[in-house]
Amino acid sequence: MAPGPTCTLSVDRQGVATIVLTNPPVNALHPDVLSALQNLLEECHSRADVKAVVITGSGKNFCAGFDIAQFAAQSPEKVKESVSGASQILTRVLEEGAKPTVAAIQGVALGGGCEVAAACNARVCTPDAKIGLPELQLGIIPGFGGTQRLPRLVGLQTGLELILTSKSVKGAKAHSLGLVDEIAKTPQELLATAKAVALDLASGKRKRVRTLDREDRLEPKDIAKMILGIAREQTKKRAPNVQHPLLCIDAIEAGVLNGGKAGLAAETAAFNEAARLPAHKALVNIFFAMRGTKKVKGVSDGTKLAVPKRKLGTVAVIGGGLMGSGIATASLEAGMSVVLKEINQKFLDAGVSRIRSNLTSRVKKGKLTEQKLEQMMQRLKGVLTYDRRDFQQVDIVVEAVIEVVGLKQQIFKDLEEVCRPDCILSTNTSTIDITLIAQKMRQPERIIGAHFFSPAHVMPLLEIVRSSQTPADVTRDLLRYGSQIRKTPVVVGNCTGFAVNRVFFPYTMAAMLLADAGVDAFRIDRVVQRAFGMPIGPFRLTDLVGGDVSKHVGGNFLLSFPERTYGNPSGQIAQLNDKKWFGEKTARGFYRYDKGEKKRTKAVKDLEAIGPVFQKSAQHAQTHLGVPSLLGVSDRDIVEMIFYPVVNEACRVLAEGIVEKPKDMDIASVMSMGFPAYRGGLVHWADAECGAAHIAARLQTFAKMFPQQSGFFVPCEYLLNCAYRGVPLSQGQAFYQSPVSRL
Ligand code: 3H9
Repeated sequence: MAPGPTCTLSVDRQGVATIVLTNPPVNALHPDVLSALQNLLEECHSRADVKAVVITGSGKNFCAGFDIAQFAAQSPEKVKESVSGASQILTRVLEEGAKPTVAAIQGVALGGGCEVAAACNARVCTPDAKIGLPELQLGIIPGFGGTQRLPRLVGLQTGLELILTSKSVKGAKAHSLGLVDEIAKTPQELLATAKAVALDLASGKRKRVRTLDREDRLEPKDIAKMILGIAREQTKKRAPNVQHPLLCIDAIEAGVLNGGKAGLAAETAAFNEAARLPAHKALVNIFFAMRGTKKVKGVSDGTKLAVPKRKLGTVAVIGGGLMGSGIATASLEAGMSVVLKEINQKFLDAGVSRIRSNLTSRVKKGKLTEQKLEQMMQRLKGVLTYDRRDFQQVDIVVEAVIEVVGLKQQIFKDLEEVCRPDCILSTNTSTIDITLIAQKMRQPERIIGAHFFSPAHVMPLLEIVRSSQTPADVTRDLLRYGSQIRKTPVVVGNCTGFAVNRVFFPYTMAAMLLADAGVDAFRIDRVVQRAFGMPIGPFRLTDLVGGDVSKHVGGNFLLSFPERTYGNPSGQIAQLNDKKWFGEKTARGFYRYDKGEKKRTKAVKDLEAIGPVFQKSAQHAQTHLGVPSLLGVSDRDIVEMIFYPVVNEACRVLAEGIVEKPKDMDIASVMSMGFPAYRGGLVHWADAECGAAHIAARLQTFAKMFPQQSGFFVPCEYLLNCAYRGVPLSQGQAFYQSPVSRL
């Protein structure tokens, strides 16, 4: 049996003790690891045969920080108790103890791992080690001295930047910044190099440095104050709805102005305050939910499948349009070979040039070299026919042509003829039932959905759409493809709009209803974007997608869910479409996108000139549309009227088993629509900030206000069930018979 979280100690003949942090796979600082570390360090400091101590991690990593599972499992008070005083203890036993300490860093040294290393008297790392303080991504601040020691090692400006962006740095960069003292030439030489440094410290050949006392890397106080002021302003702009980054800056400032020890106390207080805020639980939820999407029951949860894992070296992308070229780009970047199929040379050339341009933008951002770009383009082959010689090499196909059922059916019939029987055949449809697309195939069960979001090489989510017929090994290997091309894959069931588009279809409809009832569209965008935290509001989104496309998608939903689709024929989108103001692509929509002008502007005057539906009059709402006027609604009402219908649809998706677990819905909402991560995802937000009973009651009120227009306000059975039983939405699936197989 593997040992529990601990540390081990050995002492060599030269008197160097090695303490190994042991908690696989990433040696997270479980409280047991921390107490073992303290005990062993105290032993080393008191042993006559120990001259110096090297601390390293077991396996491939040094340490990925405090054990995040503790945050998920315990209340902030309990966590506080279990780490209480740890920061001071680490200072005493690592930095100020009788024997000098050296961190030997391989793999990652993140969060508390980086802080343990920073508290040592010196640091040695491998060239590919990754070091940083990503705590802000978890809604907390570094709590083991990181806010004090990092700026003292690399300077305030750089330290602030690293902490506030959660970025990590690799070996050579860490060395040039002053974060590490030596780089071992090879991983095999790490321990020997660290031991040599430890002996030099013990003999006095190398000066023993206590980082907390250092002032030499910090900027003079007046400049430091200016840097901190700028950081505060930028942070307020970048993250206006969360407090923990500002708490972090406060702690850093306390140390810069009053010394490291005072800063350490300020850090502990700020850490405890941040840990109590809702953003912390929300972001920890995201951390585990993101890793949980890959663990699918009976597929990738450790279940042994008869079919071995496929080789995933070559992908064929059918269609070189926006989506197809994005998918091809992501696959090339992941080291795969790509066969790009188009119907004529002109389209093929356009697709290839789109791929080159996607990669070129990576070069411009410094993420790729010209040489690598050319190597990737060598792995791309454009074809105009389904030649067996090309398609027999292919391990996975992603079809990405326009949403025409007949065309897709023919493509899969052709593919079945030319691809190997083990080749995965997937479609990137965004709405069409995948079993319909498979209708002309001899083996319709081979088809699976691979729904990307535009731009496909940038957006992080991949919806994997399976039917009840999909073999588990195909789902498993598509999950592997998703991870390979650096997407977060979420497995979903087959229905109109799958999980993401279906859940968010009331988002725009509710906004349109509000606007038709007299609420200013630009106010709605402002509330949804600035106060709630979405990347863009529903009207800007409609302009981006195109009013014509929105109407088409709305039509699909109307067919599938007629009782809850709002499509007022005299409403705002309809009237803009009549004028062919389809949004950004026609330079006119809710906003104006005039050429030569850098900024988009609100098309207030243009809209008012169209007619009464844009004039926000209470009388118009009542007499022409027959809806009550919403002129007096509060910002909170706007949030509830737009997002509660979204939660309501998510409840239906959970009840039908379209997603296997509520956390998958959280991730899907954050990674596709940009639902704020600091709210923890859609279901987490609904449970943590609203509650099923409140949501159900508010929806009932809205449904009474608009009995004709909007079935989407009527609370569904799942929501009511949770409300009556007092059960969180995240646990409501337990009341449903077969939550994972709708088909
Ligand atoms: C902190 O340190 C606070 C302190 O300042 C003060 C405290 C008072 N804890 O991501 P992967 C698990 S806060 C527990 O799939 P990769 C992870 O859940 C911490 N578990 O692999 C997964 O488990 P499973 C600050 C952790 O190779 C497994 O390890 N540190 C932790 O793609 C493999 O992870 C961070 O924010 C943890 N700290 O990436 C670093 N870390 O197999 C967070 C990982 O059961 N971690 N696990 O699903 C990471 O960024 C990535 O996990 C890492 C590996 C880069 C390390």
